[in-house]
Amino acid sequence: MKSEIQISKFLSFVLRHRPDEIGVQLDPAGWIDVDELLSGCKQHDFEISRAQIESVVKNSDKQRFALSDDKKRIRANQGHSVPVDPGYEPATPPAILHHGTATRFIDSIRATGLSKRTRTHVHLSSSIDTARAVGERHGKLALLEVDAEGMMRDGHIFYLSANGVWLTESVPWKYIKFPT
Ligand code: HQG
Repeated sequence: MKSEIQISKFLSFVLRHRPDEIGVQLDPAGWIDVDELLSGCKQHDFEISRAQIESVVKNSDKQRFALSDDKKRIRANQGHSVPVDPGYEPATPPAILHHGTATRFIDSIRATGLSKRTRTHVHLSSSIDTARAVGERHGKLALLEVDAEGMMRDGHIFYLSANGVWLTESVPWKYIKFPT
């Protein structure tokens, strides 16, 4: 029996990065029919049930996924590397946002700012704890503070995903406070 963490990781992989890996396609807003997803999973040796998907969506600690109102479709709320447009609305962030990364990236970030790398946006958090956990996944933690207020003032656009992650195109180095 697969754990919810295993299923969540698999769904993140398929719905954010590699739908082709199980032979399915996302629509332009990132949605896929749950039935199609289930049959793709089954054909690729990862058989799960609709009830398991619904339970993972409900219990996801970061609310990573959304079901459509009729529960027929599912998508990831953020984190994509495939080019989808979930219809993020511009929003005003708190004055300071946080980004957790690894110390080995700092020289490069000092030189070029934060870039989106493989994803569609740079991911920022209003919570230091979340930023810390994200950074620790990459190695020795470096916590960066982003002057979101200054960026807004200078015309940068921020979006808030359905699960509360702040997204933007890039963060030039002058808005970043590095750890001393
Ligand atoms: C770094 C989690 C060198 C960046 C979280 C990061 C998030 C640079 C890494 C979501 C750089 C990319 C995303 C530059 C950025 N030079 N390194 N110029 N600019 N980087 O995984 O933000 O738990 O693509 O600092 O909650 O770590 O998966 O992004 O270390 O929302 O649901 O390049 O993942 O959500 O790494 O994480 P990632 P991220 P989940």
